Amino acid sequence: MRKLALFAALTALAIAVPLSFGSSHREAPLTSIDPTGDDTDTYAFTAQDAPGALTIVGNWVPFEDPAGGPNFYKFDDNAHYYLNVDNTGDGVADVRYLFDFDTKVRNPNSFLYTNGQPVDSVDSPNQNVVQTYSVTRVAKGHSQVIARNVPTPPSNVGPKTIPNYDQVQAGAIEDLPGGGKVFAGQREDPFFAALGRIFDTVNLTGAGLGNQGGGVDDLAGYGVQSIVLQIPESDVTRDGKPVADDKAANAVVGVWASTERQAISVKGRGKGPYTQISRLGNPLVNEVIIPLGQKDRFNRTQPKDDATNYGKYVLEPELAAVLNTLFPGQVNAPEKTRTDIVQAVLQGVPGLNAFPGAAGKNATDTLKINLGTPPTASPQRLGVLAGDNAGYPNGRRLTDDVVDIDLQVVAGALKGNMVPLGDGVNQNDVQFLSEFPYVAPPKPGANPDAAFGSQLKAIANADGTSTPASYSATGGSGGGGDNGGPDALIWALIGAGALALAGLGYRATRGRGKSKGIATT
Ligand SMILES: [Ca+2]
Ligand SMILES: [Ca+2]
Ligand SMILES: [Ca+2]
Repeated sequence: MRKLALFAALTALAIAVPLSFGSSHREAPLTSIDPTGDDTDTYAFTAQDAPGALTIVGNWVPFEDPAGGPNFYKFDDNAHYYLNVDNTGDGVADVRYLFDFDTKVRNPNSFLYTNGQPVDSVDSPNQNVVQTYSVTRVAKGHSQVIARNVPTPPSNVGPKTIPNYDQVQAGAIEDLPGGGKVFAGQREDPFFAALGRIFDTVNLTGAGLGNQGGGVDDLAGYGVQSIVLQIPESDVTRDGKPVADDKAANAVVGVWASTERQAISVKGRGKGPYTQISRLGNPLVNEVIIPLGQKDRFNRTQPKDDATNYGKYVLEPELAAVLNTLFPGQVNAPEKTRTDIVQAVLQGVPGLNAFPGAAGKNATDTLKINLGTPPTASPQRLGVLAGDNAGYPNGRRLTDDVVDIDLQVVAGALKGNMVPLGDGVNQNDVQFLSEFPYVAPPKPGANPDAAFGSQLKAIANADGTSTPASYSATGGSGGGGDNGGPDALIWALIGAGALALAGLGYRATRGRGKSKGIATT
């Protein structure tokens, strides 16, 4: 039974691979020109410090450069942001949480983000731009506002404006009346991937074809707008009761995020009924599985219709054929009848995270999580593929390496074709928090540790120290310019070393891959 579950889980992973490359940053033509409506990642997990609760993280607005002033990042007042939960398995939301934002500018005659005085709390009168929000729970046709006028923290402008950002953002954590917590605001993007290489026609060779590190996290240092919601299980289960254990009939729920906008836009304002413009369940489904001509449609349609609308793209994922073409003789991914992927990603693994009974056959792109699965003390980044059943595709934790998981699943891991695919990036660039809201605070816009352009802020650790090593391989030549002296030499050496290591890693991995299969951990 355990083995069956693992196999199923692996299958799911395969599906997820094509989906999860960039997770869902700029994945469709329309959302790529509408960043505030673009959901980038969805996570659903049971937190170590919150058993008995479902924790959901929904992220929007990809590639926020923390230095992007004077109009820093926020949610769009004109959009409706949703976190959706299906507790019956039909792909129709049974419980929805609507997040509706409202921005006030205290002094419209100033261009500044503040009045020039430091901001020391989320309620500081020194802020010039303040965004608040309400949370509305919608279930069984009934809407109830469960929080209103909740403050978001300001964007992390820099230490002169906000000397103690941790303190300020902590004030934005709001307790909910029925139990649970909510937070909305800028965070460091928890998604990690060698995006540049992946979308350079899956140019994984420089990082080693395997999953042994050496890749560059191209999202490092960028921010996103996060909504983090933690609610008692009984708020989302089908019978309104807590989950007794992982065999309970109410244990599985499916989670996804979505964005809605009004149908007509006039001078920045909406008009008419709201319509869905984006949605996100499993990572990388729309990004990698759905073809370009269908991506905007995917964002408009509902999970309940996924099997009819998009089943064929999962059964014959383009990525499998692409991998076979790009890495001849090394991947050998099955290209047709990928029911393993359908089950793992869209149906859930029987005995693990599939809905009980006939509903377990429904193929819907929701992030299915068994709320009765206890969290793992030491999570494995490859989740179920590595024998850690509390990780992806049984929900998704912040630490799950969905890129590697998806690549390996698409390659056929659930069918026994173990190939050590990966992008060489194994974890986020900064540590996650052990307590709510779990996602790390954003990097500061004015960063005294950044050597050059704003994108290089990623080199600064959470503690403010500078560690440029992993970044010199990205482009190298930026070392000239205004930062001469010892730094330039160090950067050059680091760059040369990284390139040499990358080459060695590639050769070593190729050698291993030819002789035998893969190590998946
Ligand atoms: Ca339902
Ligand atoms: Ca990150
Ligand atoms: Ca990875």
